Amino acid sequence: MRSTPFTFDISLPGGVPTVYDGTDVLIRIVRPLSAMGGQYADQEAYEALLAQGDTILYEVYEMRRPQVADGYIEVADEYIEVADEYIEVTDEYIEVADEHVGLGELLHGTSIVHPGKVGDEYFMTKGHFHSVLDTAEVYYVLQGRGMMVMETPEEEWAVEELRPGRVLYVPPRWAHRSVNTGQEDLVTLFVYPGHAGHDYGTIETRGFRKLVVERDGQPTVVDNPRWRSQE
Ligand code: S6P
Ligand code: ZN
Repeated sequence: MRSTPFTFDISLPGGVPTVYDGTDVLIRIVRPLSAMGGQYADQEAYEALLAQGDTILYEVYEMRRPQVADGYIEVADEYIEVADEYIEVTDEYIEVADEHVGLGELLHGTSIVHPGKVGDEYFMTKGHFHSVLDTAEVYYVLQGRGMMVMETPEEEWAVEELRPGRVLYVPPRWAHRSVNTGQEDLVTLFVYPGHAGHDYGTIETRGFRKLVVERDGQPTVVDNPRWRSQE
């Protein structure tokens, strides 16, 4: 893995990082509608939209700093673009050689959530806790409008508005989901610890406490009727 400083640019609009010279890995993850089964409140609207095609809801470009070291990365339930094809990676982890890999490294990249709705609920990311719960994340909004929906295992919740120029600090223990409430791509730059990992299962099972839906043309935070307490 390259250990000298490097730079890259993020092209806007769009949010795609420019390819830069070097051996670091720039990975593109795409999440199609089919990867979001059970996440949207309006199941009928979800099925109807899916019947029209497996549209891409969001994309992530990530500089996987620890990946190219001899450690593990979590790739469960991700669709990775390989030679113009999307492949679903089902293994929980790629080979582990050193469990401490990533400590001190910072994963970073751009998250691009496309505009749209499933029923009255905006396109959004799956959302996750970090597997190492005590790891934080910083987001910087580059383009678009949205909301970050967050909650802790202790069932606190918070929703923060996202708009260009805004920095959001997601403290340790807070699950986070980006929601695009605007008409264009919601592009954020994110940075988080290399050993954080992702726990998607908890959210897949419980959902988030809050949903962001359109009401009278406005993004509105409402209770998730299907949210399940951990108790
Ligand atoms: C990773 C960070 C973001 C998200 C991205 C997609 O810790 O929070 O890069 O991965 O916004 O969301 P998700 O929930 O599918 O990983
Ligand atoms: Zn995260």
